[in-house]
Amino acid sequence: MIRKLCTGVLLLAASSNALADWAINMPKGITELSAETHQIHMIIFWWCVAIAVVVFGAMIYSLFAHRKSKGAVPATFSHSMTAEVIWTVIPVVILLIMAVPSAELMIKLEDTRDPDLTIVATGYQWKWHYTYQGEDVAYYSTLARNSAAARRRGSGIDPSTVDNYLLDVDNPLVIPQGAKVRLLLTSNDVVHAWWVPDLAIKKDAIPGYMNETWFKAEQTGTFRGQCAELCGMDHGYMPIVVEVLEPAEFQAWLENEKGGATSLAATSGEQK
Ligand SMILES: [Cu+2]
Repeated sequence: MIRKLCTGVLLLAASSNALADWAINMPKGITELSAETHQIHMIIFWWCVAIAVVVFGAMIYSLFAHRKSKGAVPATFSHSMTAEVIWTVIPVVILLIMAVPSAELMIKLEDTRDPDLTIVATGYQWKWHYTYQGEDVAYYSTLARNSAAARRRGSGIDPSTVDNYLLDVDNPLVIPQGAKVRLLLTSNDVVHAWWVPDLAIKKDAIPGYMNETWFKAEQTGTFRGQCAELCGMDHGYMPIVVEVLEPAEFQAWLENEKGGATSLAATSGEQK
C-alpha cells in the first residue's frame, strides 16, 4: 500500500511538466462579464473555504478535546432553541449576501438588447452551424481534419503530435473585437450545449427552442470550447473555436464570406 502510494507520488512529480499548463480553475476570460463571473466564483470559493475551516475546526477540536478517554461526560439536554436559531439564521444571511451580486450578474448576462451582430448557432450530431443574421453568411464548423484522422482507431497517429487535438475546427466562429454579439442557440437533432470558457458562456442548444446569450470580446485571438451536453456517439468530437478579429479585419472577412468563401465550400461538401 505504502509502496503504491510512493510510486503514485513519484509519478505525479515526474509528470508535473505535463501538468504545468493544465488549469483546474475557471479562466478569467476575455469579456467584462467573464471577469466578473470569475471574481464572484473566487469570492464564493473563499467563503466556502472559511466555512469549511470553521465547521471542520470545531468538529475536530470537539472530537479531540472531549473524547471519552479524557473523561468527557455526555450532555443530558436534547434540544436548544438558541442553537437552532443561530444555525438557521447564519446560513440564511450568508446565502442572502451571496445572492445579491450573483443575481446582479445574472441579470447582466441575460440582457441581450441592442446587439451589434446576431449569430444563430445550430447544433447538429456532431458539428455546429453558424448563420450571421442579415449578412448572408452561413457555414458549418466541424472537427479539424488532422484531429479527425488521428482519433480513428488504428490510425497510427500519435494524438500528442496533433496541434489542439480535438479542440480545432475547419471553420471557426469569427467575431469582431469590442462588438456586442448576440448568440441565438438551437439544435437540429438532440440537446447540445455551446461552451467557451474564455467567454464564460455555457448554454444549451435545444431542438425547437431558441436560447439566447451574448458576449463582447475585449481581446483578439483564438479561443476554444466544446459541446458540453452528452449528445451521442461523437459528442467529444464537436469542438468550438472562436476567432476574435479587429473590427476592420472582421469587416474584410465578412465581405469575403459574402462572396461565399466558406459558405459555398460548406454546401458543396468541400470543406477546408
Ligand atoms: Cu453536442
